[in-house]
Amino acid sequence: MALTPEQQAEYRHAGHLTVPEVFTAARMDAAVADAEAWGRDFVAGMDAADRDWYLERAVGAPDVLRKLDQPVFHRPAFRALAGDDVLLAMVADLIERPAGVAFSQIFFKPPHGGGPKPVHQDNYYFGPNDRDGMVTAWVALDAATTENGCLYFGDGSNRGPVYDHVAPADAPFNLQVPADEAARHPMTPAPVPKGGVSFHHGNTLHQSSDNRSDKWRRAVAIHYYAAGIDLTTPALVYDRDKFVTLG
Ligand SMILES: O=C(O)CCC(=O)C(=O)O
Repeated sequence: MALTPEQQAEYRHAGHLTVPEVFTAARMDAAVADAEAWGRDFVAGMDAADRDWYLERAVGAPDVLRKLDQPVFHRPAFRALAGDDVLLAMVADLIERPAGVAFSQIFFKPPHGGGPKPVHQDNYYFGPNDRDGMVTAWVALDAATTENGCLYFGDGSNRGPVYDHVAPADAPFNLQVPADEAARHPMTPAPVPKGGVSFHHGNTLHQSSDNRSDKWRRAVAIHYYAAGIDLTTPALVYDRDKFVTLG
């Protein structure tokens, strides 16, 4: 057991759990360096659709990345993070028999302009056939604070339903719970020190605000699935060939 019974109970009750000091700062710096190198290549090869999807709009500088998809599939350094024994032992305490990573994303959230991520539920995006079958491990590559845009969670919403989501016409990737429903759920900030991990259940409502600080808030979200889980009602297209099996 990697998580204490109290930590596991907190996850099941609140729908999220923060664990500090899972990775060293040096490991996070190496991951950031790898993400930056990958990002430079990616930006150089972007087409118009990629520019809409992947670039941050609110930042003054051109070609600042908002996110990169599938680092665990594409980058050995991120595959090693996702397969880290300590992290996997924690994941195994939260979902039965973790089998793989269905999707992963690096969120860059640059200083002075990294935009907000509206309230949403990962189970709406992925549509798994078991509500308890997926957990997101959000690894803080930088310290995440209320100033630079840490995650906020709707405590206990993991025990509620998956709500229909809507998307603004100019941002189809930004599926979100309609504002009137979102307003019914108070959101608790979850700061995470660099190298810590914030876990959340697939039904847990969560969001992040914009980065108003002069510090980066980079993180990698690793979306694990348990054995026997299939994405039966996904809201976006998730390429099965890019699922990464564990072990
Ligand atoms: O990092 C963010 O701002 C959003 C992360 C997120 O929505 C997730 O990890 O599911």
